Amino acid sequence: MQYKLFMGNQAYSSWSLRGWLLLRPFGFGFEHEVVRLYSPEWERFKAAHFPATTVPTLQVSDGSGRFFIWDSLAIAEFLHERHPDAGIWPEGLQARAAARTLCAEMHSSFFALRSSMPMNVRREYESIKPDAETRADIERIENLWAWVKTTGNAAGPYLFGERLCAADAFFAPVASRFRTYRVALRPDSQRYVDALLAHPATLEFYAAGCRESWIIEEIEFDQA
Ligand SMILES: N[C@@H](CCC(=O)N[C@@H](CS)C(=O)NCC(=O)O)C(=O)O
Repeated sequence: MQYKLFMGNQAYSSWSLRGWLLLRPFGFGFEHEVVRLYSPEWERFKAAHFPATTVPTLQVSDGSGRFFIWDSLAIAEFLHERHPDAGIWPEGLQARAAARTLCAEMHSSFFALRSSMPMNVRREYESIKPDAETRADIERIENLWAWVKTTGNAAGPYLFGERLCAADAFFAPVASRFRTYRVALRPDSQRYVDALLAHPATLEFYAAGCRESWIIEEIEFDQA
């Protein structure tokens, strides 16, 4: 089977960073293509890859045809099913349940943080401070990260030990936001953010995002 990952602008697309980190660190061979969000090219992508309407979308092909997985949680589960020893989910039933729940909460929550502090790998802002709802999201995320470390899972820079897993992939865009908006964090949270942003696959994504010249003005707060 061959994989092709479709992503949005790497400067801005938080979900695409999740998709990238579900593949790149695990050594799966895959092609990738960046589709410029909300451009004519984006409309052509959706028309040609129905029913996908969002990125990341993973195209899976073999001799007999191709299909699409257009949701990051579904991509994680598909990759785990096909590559059960790759480490997409951590070792141990309880750790896997925790990791899956963390991903699900990330997938369905934190709307204040997501809307008021959009990902932008090219920028760092001094002046944008979290409002009360965003602060509550940040507090919850830090509490979750601290809780994982009390559950007896393996020690290491990532949530479940020495190796990055899907739960870390899901929180990497949060780490990126925390850096962009210079969010003051507890020391352990800051160490985790630094580890996520120093992962070679994250650095590769950032470098590609920094090379892009496409601008979405609504996300460039002081340039809009
Ligand atoms: N549930 C999806 C969400 C993906 C998503 O919303 N991606 C954004 C890019 S960051 C997107 O494709 N937006 C385009 C649109 O909503 O038209 C996932 O888990 O992957």
